[in-house]
Amino acid sequence: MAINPLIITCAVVGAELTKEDYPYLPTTPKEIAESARGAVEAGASIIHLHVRDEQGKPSQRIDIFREVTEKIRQRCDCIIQYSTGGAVGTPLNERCEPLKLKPDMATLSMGTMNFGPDIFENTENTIRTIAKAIEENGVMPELEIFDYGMMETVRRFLKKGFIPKKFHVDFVLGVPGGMSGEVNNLILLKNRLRPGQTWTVAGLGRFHLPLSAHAIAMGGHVRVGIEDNIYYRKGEFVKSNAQLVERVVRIAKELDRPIANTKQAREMLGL
Ligand code: KMH
Ligand code: ZN
Repeated sequence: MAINPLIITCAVVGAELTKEDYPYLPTTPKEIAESARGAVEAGASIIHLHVRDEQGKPSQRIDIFREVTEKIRQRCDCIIQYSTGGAVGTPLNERCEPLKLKPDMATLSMGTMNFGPDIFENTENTIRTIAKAIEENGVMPELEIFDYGMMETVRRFLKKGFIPKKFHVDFVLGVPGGMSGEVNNLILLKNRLRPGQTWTVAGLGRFHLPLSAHAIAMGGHVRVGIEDNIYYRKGEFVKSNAQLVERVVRIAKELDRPIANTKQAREMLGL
């Protein structure tokens, strides 16, 4: 098998958690940047970024994205991927705002879904508007796939030219309202990809560990991070983003997958 180094993404904070849910949540620009540094030093090459405002609330404000990006860049070399998903209910224009800073990558969620008790709205107009803003700013999209039907949307939108031809794919499995994280689901989704398409899996909560291990064995890539999972194991909080990255690095080593550094990750993703 050709060497296929493992690209580890770390989703360091997310938009849905609060300090009440998880007391160690990084929220200030400095805390987020420090947590990203720890994750990169542990082996992550992509930082999936949400930011928080002065009250710790999720925000798509461009000034905060700028500040956090600068602080991360001062501390480490990594690919920075902005969220255009924001939090559930973030208005479309706000979701697109940070793209003006031309990050390396940005997410593009491929359909509307229930998100726990809320609705994560991604209508055809939403997807096309974000896709256009991504393309206009020369950013590499990562298509976020939460459910099987979203793969069909990818096919349809590709044919119609509604989304860029070049992208990375992230299967986000285990959101209540989306596809769950059984390994069979990952295989089903992976088999729907174009040959040679790069992909990552983000397993939420209890799916974090088994999906990471399977993706490593299947030649895919892995996303970990506090956005997706606040427990290291049942009943035990994760101490840091770095702790989750370190575990994936150990598993990958045992499975003979080398870890991609940032330069290799850029090459593999065509950045
Ligand atoms: N906060 C979720 C509703 C993304 O980053 O683009 C959406 C999300 C996806 O986190
Ligand atoms: Zn996110």
